[in-house]
Amino acid sequence: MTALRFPDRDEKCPTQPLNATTVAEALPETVPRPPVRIVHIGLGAFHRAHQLWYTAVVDGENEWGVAAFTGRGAAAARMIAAQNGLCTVVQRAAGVETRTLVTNLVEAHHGSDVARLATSIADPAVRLVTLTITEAGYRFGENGRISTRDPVLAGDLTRWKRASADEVVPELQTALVRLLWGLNERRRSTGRPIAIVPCDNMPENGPMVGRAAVDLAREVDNDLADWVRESVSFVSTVVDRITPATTERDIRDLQTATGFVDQAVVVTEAFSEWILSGTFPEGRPPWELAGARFVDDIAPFERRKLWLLNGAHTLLAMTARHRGLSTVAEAITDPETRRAVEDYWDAVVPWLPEPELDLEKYRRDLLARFENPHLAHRLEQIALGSVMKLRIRTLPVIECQWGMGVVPEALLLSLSGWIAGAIVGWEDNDDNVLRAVQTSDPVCELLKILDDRLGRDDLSVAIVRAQVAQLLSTHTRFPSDQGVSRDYR
Ligand code: CS2
Repeated sequence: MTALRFPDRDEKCPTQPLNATTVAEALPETVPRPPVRIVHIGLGAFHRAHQLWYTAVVDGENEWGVAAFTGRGAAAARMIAAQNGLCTVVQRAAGVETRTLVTNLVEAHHGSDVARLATSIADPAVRLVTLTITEAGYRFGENGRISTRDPVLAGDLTRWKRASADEVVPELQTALVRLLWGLNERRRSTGRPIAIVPCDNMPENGPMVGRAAVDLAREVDNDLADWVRESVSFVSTVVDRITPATTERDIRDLQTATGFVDQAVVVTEAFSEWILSGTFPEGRPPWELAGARFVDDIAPFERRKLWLLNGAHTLLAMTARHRGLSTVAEAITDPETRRAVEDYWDAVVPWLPEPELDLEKYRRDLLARFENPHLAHRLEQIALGSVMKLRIRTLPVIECQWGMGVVPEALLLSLSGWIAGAIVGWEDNDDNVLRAVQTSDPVCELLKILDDRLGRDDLSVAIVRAQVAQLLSTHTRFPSDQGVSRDYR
């Protein structure tokens, strides 16, 4: 096991930083440090609470160490490396708190260290790469594909070509091109197959990333593109565990309970789900021992998770903040917001006909999870990257309803919430949005940003206009964020 139960605080011991030395002194058993067999990109709180935790709790033989790379921050990599990769996963449910010390993260690097990433991916001992780089991190366009006209991707491809000619490692900016550079190293060394496991909230995330990798590879080297098609398996996943960004308070609470200062602690719920579809040509940890499910047809499960859980999260983030509410638990106990969530789910359910989805139970469980008073899941955190999230979580269901001639009012409310937010200045870092807000008809122009067709449909525009007016009339200034949020991605 690379997961250890954390001892309660020994009153005799002073507070100390969490690292391999302090932990080895405190624990009766030796701290396992398995060999690296997994590479991860996007070392955020969600990775630690989900994939890293799954691997830790099933790794009976101490075989599955992880070398992780941050998506952005150098500071996060330095902080976790200073703890020798050790971190605590705290599960909070009614009256019960479980603290697991996870020891299978054996290396933490800054994602910009492309040379190091490539060495790790090329290592034949490495069997798979997991990704949590956020939906926006893939840089997919509206059609779900990458475009070489995307200036950031194009910049990376130019740097790749220049660097290959000079035989140096390029300074790559995007996660996908960094991954591809690593895959190319593997192809050139042993050429062994490998599995790529995207763990972000997107439908068909395996094939989508696979297509993007091949498209990008074609731009630099046809042999690489062919090798990726033949030797790299792209696994689709549905990942689920509600994980708020870590706060200073979480760090202090753990310190009070254990005496250890863990800057990388992550507080999450007891519930977790991992559904996977695809092959692992070089093997994988027995994640099913911790409840992971392997299925042939993942699509119904993707839709259930994205449309019900994530769709409702986005609805809460888009609407309840206008009522001055700041966490999911607060929002779901507000009667009007709760009714909006129920209406939203009622509208989604007809598009999820598969009996094995057991939607009544799923909805009941979701309400209980959202109500969890032990998690301060901030709506502001969920609101990040909303345009992309609305396109993935809400617009596909609107599309289904539209196709049947139904007016999707309950779903349009999410879009209206985003539009009202843009009007009050919550989206002030996006030039397109700022321009739309300045026009004579911001509602219509903002709706077009989300979906051009809806923005040109008179009935939808009329409904959205009324909803936006209603939201703005109840709008209460969102109180400034008290918690210090820390996202290590
Ligand atoms: C949330 C998700 O921030 C968000 O967009 O909807 O992170 C959600 O908490 C997870 O998908 C739960 O598994």
